[in-house]
Amino acid sequence: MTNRRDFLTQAGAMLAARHPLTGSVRPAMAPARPTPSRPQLDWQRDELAMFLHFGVNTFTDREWGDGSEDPVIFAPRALDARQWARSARAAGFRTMILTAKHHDGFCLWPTRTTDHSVARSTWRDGKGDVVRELVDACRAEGLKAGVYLSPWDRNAPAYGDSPRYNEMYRAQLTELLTQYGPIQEVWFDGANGEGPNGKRQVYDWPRVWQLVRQLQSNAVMFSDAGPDVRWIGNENGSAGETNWSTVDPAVVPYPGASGDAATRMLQQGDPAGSVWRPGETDVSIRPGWFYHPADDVNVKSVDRLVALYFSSVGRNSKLLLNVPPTREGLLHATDVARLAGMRTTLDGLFTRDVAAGHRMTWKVSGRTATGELDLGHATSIGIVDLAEDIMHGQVVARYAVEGSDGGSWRTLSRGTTIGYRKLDRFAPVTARHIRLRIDDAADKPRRVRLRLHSDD
Ligand code: FUL
Repeated sequence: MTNRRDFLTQAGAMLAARHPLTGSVRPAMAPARPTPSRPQLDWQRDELAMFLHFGVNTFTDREWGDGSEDPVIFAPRALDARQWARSARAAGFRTMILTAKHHDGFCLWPTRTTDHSVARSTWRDGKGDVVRELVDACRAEGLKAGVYLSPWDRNAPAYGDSPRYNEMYRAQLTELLTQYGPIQEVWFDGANGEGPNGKRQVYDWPRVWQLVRQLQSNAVMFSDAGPDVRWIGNENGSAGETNWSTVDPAVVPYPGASGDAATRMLQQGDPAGSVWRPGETDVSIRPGWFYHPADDVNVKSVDRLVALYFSSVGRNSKLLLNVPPTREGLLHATDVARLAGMRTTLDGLFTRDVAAGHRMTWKVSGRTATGELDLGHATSIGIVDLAEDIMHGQVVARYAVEGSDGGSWRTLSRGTTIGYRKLDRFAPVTARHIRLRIDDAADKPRRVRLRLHSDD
């Protein structure tokens, strides 16, 4: 068995072998490197989004419904989307993404496309609309809203009758993207099954993507295959330690594509990739995606949540943390307390940048560069926070951060990609002089932003 670290090292070596980063192998007239669109840039800078899995599964204690659930079971007694939004905002989240429809096909808004929706429940006398309450709460708290609309629908009779279901799916998307104001992110899961006719549904992704572009041009679309942001390849909160925001789209051409090459592409991206498609790291605060009372004792600890921030945002990704509402329709007090704890810890860690006010020199030589700064006196350092100016793309392929007190240089941290943000955390060391070495890059390296924190 290869452990994960070995796998990543091997995968990194394979990528490097396929796409050497030295100038000699690049064509003389290399095309400009990909850069993010404005919505992709905004999406990444938000760093934290909250995922909310909520629906009939919340009431059946299941993770996947089969579509036969009676809508009357959807009966949250105290649903309060403002409570979700307040908790999210207080913890530093910028977006909330709701499962408007999960695989069971139950719609959390009163859709015209099916009876299988909140309109058939007793919640708010069948006049409720969870999507509306979500977007209203987001607006009130200054958050952005997103929707998850499962393509796999285990309730729709048309599922498996491909053209007919594709029309229904597009009609559902149209409702969600025209009735609720700006939607920041549209989340497409890759699950794909057979319909009641025994046939496998064939999704029409090009038309789906085109529809979203047409209706919400500022929204980013998430799926394994983007087109704007990609799945990071696992659900345990860990982006590749090497993580390029560029990919080769041919390797993951549609949501649900599998295999080693696809997984590697999702986890690590590709330095020679032709499109900008940064990775989103989705993980749940609980063992499951939906709320289960038995999991109240298994909510991730504050330390675990902080570690997730480092292994996602701190690896050039974005963290989409799932916090599932309870049967009451509220975020559980334990989850809310953990989120607040995460925020307090992160704020504490990043309060004081000991490099602030100390100008770093910057010398470039081909595809390498060196930056140096003098902190003025021996200073304790436990976190290195690096950033490329991704408006101009991502190029750094290997770097090291070193410290000295006037004598020889000692390595504080080293890594491969940087991108939007790279966080390295280590047992605190004391140093006065700091050197950042870019040892390899896909193009001439621009000045890298360096922050330093003590981690005490
Ligand atoms: C998966 C789904 O099958 C899970 O239920 C969950 O929604 C997760 C985020 O995506 O593919």
